[in-house]
Amino acid sequence: MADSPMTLSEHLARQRSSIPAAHAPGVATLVGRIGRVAAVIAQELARAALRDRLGYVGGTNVTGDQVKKLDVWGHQTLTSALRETRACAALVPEEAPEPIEMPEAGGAHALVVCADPVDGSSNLDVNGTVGTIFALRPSNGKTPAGPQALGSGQEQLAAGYVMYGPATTLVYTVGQGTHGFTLDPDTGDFLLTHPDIRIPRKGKTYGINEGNVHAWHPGQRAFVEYLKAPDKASGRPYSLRYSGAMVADVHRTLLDGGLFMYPADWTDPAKPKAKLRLLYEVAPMGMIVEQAGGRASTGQVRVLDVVATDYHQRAAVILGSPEDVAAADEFYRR
Ligand code: FDP
Repeated sequence: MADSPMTLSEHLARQRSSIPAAHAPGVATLVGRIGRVAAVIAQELARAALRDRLGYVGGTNVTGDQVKKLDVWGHQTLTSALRETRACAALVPEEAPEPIEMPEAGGAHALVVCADPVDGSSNLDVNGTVGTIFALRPSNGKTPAGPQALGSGQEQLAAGYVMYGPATTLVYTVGQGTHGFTLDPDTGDFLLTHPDIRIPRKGKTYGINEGNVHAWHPGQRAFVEYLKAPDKASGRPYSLRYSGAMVADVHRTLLDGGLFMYPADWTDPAKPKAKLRLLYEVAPMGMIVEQAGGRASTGQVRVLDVVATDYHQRAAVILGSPEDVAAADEFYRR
């Protein structure tokens, strides 16, 4: 009989040696806990229409997005679950203007969690795929701990996402490859189904909100035109794939190769405006994709080199197959 697949907690135990020793217990506790919260979120999403959980609460969050009932519920559920672990010194979430400090965690090795509990919320009311994105950073024993989230993406100890699709998938990295798990709904365990994901060197698809073409940097416009121009030898035209939820679009890119892009709005070239948030969207995805052999760029610099100076800072992103992202960067340099 074939061996049963490894569970997330077994895998986390095996990855211990790749994590700085002082942080290994915290990383295992927090990733494991986020997995348990994800199983609860998956159940809630499946029943949301039946429990009057769809739609807006009214009002916008700190980054100006309209807030949905499930955003609020997801935020509260994740916050209390992380608090219970006593391994989380502060949470930097999408739905709060300032970090949520958890001084009861204490200790030099408690970690800072950056997270978007329900990302892609415009898909919620149409039964589309949404996700959870997270990154763990050291608190360095500081109180308040939240400011320790500010820095470059290279300070992330771990990053991951959960995709609530036909199956619930959790993908994470602690800097030693990128690994994917599928939730067994009968047991509530995440089982290793995609060990050591390697992104193809070059893909056949690109994902971008092409309705914004009028506002793109000229290099971005020229690059997408290039992807659409037929040329058998280089595998063009690429096909467009875009779900409107970052997690789903990055997941497809990770497995099949190609590109996911959310470039800045360059309507005012003196002040380009990005949409996606650095700490709990762009930087975690940058680490995950790089650990799978891919690249993540803003078009100008490597995503993991961008230094956050604000909790809800936004950043442009072009991520995916290394050859495709290198080609995009080349168009920005022209
Ligand atoms: P949403 O606004 O629905 O929460 O940052 C959030 C995000 O979704 C990403 O998940 C997604 O990739 C992007 O925004 C979609 O933006 P557009 O609707 O502008 O394409």
